[in-house]
Amino acid sequence: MSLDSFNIIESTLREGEQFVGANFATDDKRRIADALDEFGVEYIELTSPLASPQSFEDACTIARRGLRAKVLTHIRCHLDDAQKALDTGVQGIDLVIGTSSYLRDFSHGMAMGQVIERAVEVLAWLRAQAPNLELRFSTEDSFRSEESDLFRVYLAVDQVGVNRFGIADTVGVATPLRVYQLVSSLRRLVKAGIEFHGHNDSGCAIANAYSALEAGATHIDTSVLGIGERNGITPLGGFVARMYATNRDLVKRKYKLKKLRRLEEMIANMVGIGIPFNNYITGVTAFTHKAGIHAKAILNQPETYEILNPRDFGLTRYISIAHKLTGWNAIKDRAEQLGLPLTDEQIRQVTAHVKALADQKKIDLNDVDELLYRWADGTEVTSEK
Ligand code: HCA
Ligand code: CU
Repeated sequence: MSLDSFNIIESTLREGEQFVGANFATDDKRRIADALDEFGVEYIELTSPLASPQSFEDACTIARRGLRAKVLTHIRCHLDDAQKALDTGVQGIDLVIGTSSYLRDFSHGMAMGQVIERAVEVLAWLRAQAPNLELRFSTEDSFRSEESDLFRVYLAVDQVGVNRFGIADTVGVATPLRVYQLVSSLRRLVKAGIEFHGHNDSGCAIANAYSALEAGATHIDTSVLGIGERNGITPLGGFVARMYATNRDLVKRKYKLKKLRRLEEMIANMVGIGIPFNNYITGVTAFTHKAGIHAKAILNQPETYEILNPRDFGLTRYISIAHKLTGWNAIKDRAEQLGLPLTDEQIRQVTAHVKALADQKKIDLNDVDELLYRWADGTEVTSEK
């Protein structure tokens, strides 16, 4: 079952380098690779060694770093690229070639027959050079390619013996159902692993990755905070949240979840962005509860409104009480935090005052606390006499 045995191919150092704000120096790359390795991802994918001389050097450095994660690089289907990738000493190579008519007409200019010939030629050469190398073959823009073309090339490549096939939603057009259908069809045809790489242009990247696993995919590409071309790909944190919601024990065993926030902060700083308020797990509001009805249930049993336990991620929940939707259970909890011995009747009075005040202006916790203290020391009761 793929949902119980999936692998993350972490591509912050490849797809993530294609994010407009990214310009990782060698030392940044070392820090990112180490942090990803500590987090526990199974694979780390690196930019093509042909991108620049330093990219080649950095790939060699990270490949030799003795990480627990397998180190991969990513290349086009060219013999020159393949040779250079081998020279880096990585444990696996991800090859990609465009199969949609857009890419055939406006990018590499090859017809489908040539695409197949080229893929087989390069993969067979690599296989002969390095029989133990992990080889992956992927079709760029899979969801705007003809399905018959995809299967022709996959079957031809399968003869060479690749470890994994890649399905790439390059433009973020796919939906969970389409991903499910395509991955299922490929699952029936080949024994090798299946990797899904999904862009997030229309907001489906996490759902699509999940759907791929449900259909039998074995590997999912992510990047920290989802950084990549345009608005990026499946974010590591969001994918982890999704998988945790399905199989908490497995995800807690596989990954050091408490390291997620630091990892995201490091990447956010390096590429000059903030962490969105509504980010999965680490956004400032991810564990904030507001409505009185929610607050009451959360205080009794957090799982009533939480599928993720913030403590597993080294975080805490926050119950917002200074507003007109507040409830007396939350106000009572605050009084207890402050050590104020108020009766339930008094708490109800304070709650009514909080609501009345919030109808007039935006209030904060200090306003609530002030009311609670007034009731506790009797000033309010006196003034009412
Ligand atoms: C890109 C290519 C790619 C490759 C994915 C893969 C894509 O945009 O540079 O190798 O499977 O999205 O198609 O990232
Ligand atoms: Cu991509």
